Amino acid sequence: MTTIRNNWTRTEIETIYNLPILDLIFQSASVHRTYHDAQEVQVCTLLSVKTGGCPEDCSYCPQAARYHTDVKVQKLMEVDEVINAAQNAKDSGSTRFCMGAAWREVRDNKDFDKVLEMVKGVNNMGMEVCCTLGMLTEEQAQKLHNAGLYAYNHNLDTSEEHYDKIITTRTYDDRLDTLNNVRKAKISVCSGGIIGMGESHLDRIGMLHTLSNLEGHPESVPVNALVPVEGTPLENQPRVSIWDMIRMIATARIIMPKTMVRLSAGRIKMSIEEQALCFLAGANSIFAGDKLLTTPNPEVDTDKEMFQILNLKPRKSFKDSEQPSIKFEQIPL
Ligand code: SAM
Ligand code: DTB
Ligand code: SF4
Repeated sequence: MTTIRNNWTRTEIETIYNLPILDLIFQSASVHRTYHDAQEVQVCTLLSVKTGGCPEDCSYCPQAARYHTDVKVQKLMEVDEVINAAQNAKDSGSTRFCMGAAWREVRDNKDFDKVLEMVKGVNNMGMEVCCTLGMLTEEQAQKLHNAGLYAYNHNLDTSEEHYDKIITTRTYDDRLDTLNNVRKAKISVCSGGIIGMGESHLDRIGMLHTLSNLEGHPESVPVNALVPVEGTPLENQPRVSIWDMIRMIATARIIMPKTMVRLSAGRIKMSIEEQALCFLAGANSIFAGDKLLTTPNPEVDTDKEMFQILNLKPRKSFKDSEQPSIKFEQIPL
């Protein structure tokens, strides 16, 4: 078994990323099968609990207030609406429920209290509950943990060098600070990025280098292909090549063997054959449901068919957790 390392050099990662594609897939598939059940793919569901009107300027994002997109601003949803959506997700086979809010950062106000209630409710249902709410302080992370939050998603998105070409309203260090606060609160870390934003291969390698050199690897790394949205500065970006998606997934799998690598945004444009190569290369999770946060995703029936054809089985919740689902018994709503 290869050891888990967090001292990868950029050159080593570059060498892996640039292997001939079939050698790369063979290597990453081998690592994947050493550490994971290769038939198992976790099905997760996303819900945008507060949509649009965000003050940040992330060039890819349809929810930034400054770009004119079709996204309608929606205030924070009610707790019972969210619980209903989580129940539907659970009933259709999801074991992780991720709530997203178009916030720059969490504020200590009534809305945050409501999110804490949502977290308690979803956790009580026995699902892994994840949030992505923007920047967090250590205290806010602790409150989320106490409410039963299992994971926090906060993407690095790209390399440190490319960052200010995509976002100017916050820094890479802001992002790393939040990830640190999440770690300190003992919440599992979900952090990855987007390809297809005009970055170079070295930028992608740089992002993987930062992620794989964090003190503990993120338990979860989403790999998104940009979904170009009309009205955003990146609306005319060409579709990213499937081979680049596979290279990202395979390299992430080799350098972070235990991590859940999530085939995230962009599946709507991928065939079952293309997705099969992503799973072979080490992706072991998808987002299901006909919408991601605001953009389209494959139909549930199409994914069911894919699972059948590829002989995949949905992964149970809390599989790798040291404290499997015990906490949710204890938190009264
Ligand atoms: N506001 C919070 C934040 O930025 O952390 C949480 C929500 S934000 C929409 C979550 C992630 O979605 C972003 O970090 C980005 O990686 C991804 N994302 C947003 N728009 C996307 C797009 N058009 N294509 C692919 N991924 C996208
Ligand atoms: C992640 O990396 N991808 C998901 C999840 N984390 C929150 C979000 C993708 C959003 C795609 C654009 C949209 O639907 O608004
Ligand atoms: Fe706001 Fe998050 Fe979209 Fe950036 S990615 S504009 S922070 S919702």
